[in-house]
Amino acid sequence: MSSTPDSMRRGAVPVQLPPDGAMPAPLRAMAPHEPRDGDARGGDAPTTPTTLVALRDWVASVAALTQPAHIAWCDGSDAENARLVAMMLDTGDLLRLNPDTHPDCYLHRSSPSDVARVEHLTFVCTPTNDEAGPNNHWMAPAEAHAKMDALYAGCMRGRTMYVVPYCMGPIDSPLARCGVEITDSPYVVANMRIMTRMGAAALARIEREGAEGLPFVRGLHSIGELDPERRFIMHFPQELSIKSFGSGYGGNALLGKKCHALRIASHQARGEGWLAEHMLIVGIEDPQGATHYVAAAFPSACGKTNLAMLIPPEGYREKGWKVWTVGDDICWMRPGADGRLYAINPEAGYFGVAPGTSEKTNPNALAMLDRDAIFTNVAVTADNQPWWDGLPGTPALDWQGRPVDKANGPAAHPNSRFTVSARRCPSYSPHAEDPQGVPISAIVFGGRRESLVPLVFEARDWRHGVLVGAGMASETTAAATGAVGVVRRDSMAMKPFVGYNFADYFAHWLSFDAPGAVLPKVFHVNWFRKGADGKFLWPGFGDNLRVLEWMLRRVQGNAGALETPIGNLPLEGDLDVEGLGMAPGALDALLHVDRDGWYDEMEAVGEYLAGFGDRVPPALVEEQQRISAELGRP
Ligand code: GTP
Ligand code: SPV
Ligand code: MN
Repeated sequence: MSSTPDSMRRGAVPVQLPPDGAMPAPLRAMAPHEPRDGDARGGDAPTTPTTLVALRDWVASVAALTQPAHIAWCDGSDAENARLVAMMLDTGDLLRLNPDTHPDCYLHRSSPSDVARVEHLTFVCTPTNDEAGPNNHWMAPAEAHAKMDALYAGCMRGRTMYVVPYCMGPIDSPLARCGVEITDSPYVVANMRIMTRMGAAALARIEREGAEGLPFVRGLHSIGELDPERRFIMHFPQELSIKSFGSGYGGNALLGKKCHALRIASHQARGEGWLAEHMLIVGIEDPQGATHYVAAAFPSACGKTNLAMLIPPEGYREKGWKVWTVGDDICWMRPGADGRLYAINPEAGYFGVAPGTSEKTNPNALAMLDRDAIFTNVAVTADNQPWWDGLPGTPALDWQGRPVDKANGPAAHPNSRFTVSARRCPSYSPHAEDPQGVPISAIVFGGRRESLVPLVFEARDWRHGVLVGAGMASETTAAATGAVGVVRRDSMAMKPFVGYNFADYFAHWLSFDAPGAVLPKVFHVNWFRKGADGKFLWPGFGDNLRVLEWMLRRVQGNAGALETPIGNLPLEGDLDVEGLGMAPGALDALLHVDRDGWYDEMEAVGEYLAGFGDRVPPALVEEQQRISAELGRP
């Protein structure tokens, strides 16, 4: 740790505000790239880095409230990033990893009580509780603003306040949307730079759109004291604003991700006829050279990054199958002129789960992680390389920097993550940045279910597909604080992320079945079914392409299926399992539909839907009742 005062650190900008927080008028703020006073341009520097009055006024009002020592407008340049990294190395916010094996890679150790999303402290602050729905924690907007503003008062004293303009989606895409995050965490700035299109180009778009009266999403973030007792993540969908305090971790702090691209965007999408979803987007190229795009919603830590980057099994590779990554976590899609759904990935990087990422499971991810990456809460080896379960070598220090001791639990935190630019991904799709997006042929829902749920089934039609998504359930993971391994309903993998009432969200999904629509087929998968021995029955990872291939043959109308009350399953011989050496009976077990168990499941789905009261679309209840009746106990 350095004792350098904040004002002297590289990365801080030379804008001294009065310590009492009174704002000089007009606000004098400089971008970190602007020449300092005394430079060649001397006093010619512009007095404000933006022409957009709404942005300038908001930044000024936040500064008046939080009273930072400096304001830094981020331009996203390499030079700015280098200054921030140097400063964080000084302060100990970042630790340099082995420069020979991992050039320009850094480790951040978060506060041990700040290691995951905090769903119980995340609120959707709509005018009425009903708009947020039973699926969200709700607080009245006025109360939430008062609570947050009290926490923010003076919270940035002695710190630099960074103004981070960003664009979610390709900068020239009509489907992309912009926001500005104000944060006092340079680690957040460095992550936002990888995860979004951050800086000058985004600011230019915000100013251009602002001149046309279009709003940008306003996100205010302070790490506060990182005190879990003083931590809240508040969303104001009607105001297109976010207020986050007390956490520096992942989705709590990188406001472009879950807060903007899902909670706020889902609200916008509902009003504007599109979908903002917790889905990966992957392109599957067949041996004939045709590429079909699949969007898949799995809950946190249930396999999105892995599926998005999968490497085909050897036999498939030899035949010419290829897989192209468009996105690994979030998908925005809207109907195109031809009636199909077109999708973009609003993100520019991956904030991926580290443990389990290995040469065997996800070589594409691993190939990105040997340079220009930020690691959070992983362990390190004696020669200072990042380490987690699945990597060779031995950890020396755990995620808290302590000598590894089994008594302290796993060396890398189960929710430890890497942040890396999407452009480093070997399978990055040449169409990932197409402004109009890619057409979606299939939507896949999935969860982590050790029993009951078969490897794959296909919904009969869109309405059934919406029920399949709404009824999804999964075992909880380390991606959020709380118990792990408990089965909970997680509709469309959006339980923690939808910015409004699930009942209205289901109705919005149903509304896409409109005249002229050419909708994707809907499927459900479960890579996690276990046998009597407690082991996974399905090899997963690259072999998941075998299941995707069946889906795409179904889409093209050239694969058979067994019709059952829960949907259509592959018939014997439809799934290519050649070379897997599966134990006798394993495939039968994977594809088995336990009618009694499913009757109970569908009744539970019915109870779940009833929990949303009159608001739930009758079509969905009818669909559930139809399936329950078909399954009816003998
Ligand atoms: P978030 O970033 O939290 O949204 O997670 P994610 O859905 O992207 O999950 P990810 O792909 O990072 O996988 C999380 C965990 O699931 C890792 O430990 C993986 O090794 C494991 N996993 C992923 N795919 C499979 C699979 O096909 N089979 C099995 N058994 N495990 C898998
Ligand atoms: C998830 O939890 O689904 C994530 C990680 O993708 S976080 O960004 O922390 O939300
Ligand atoms: Mn996620």
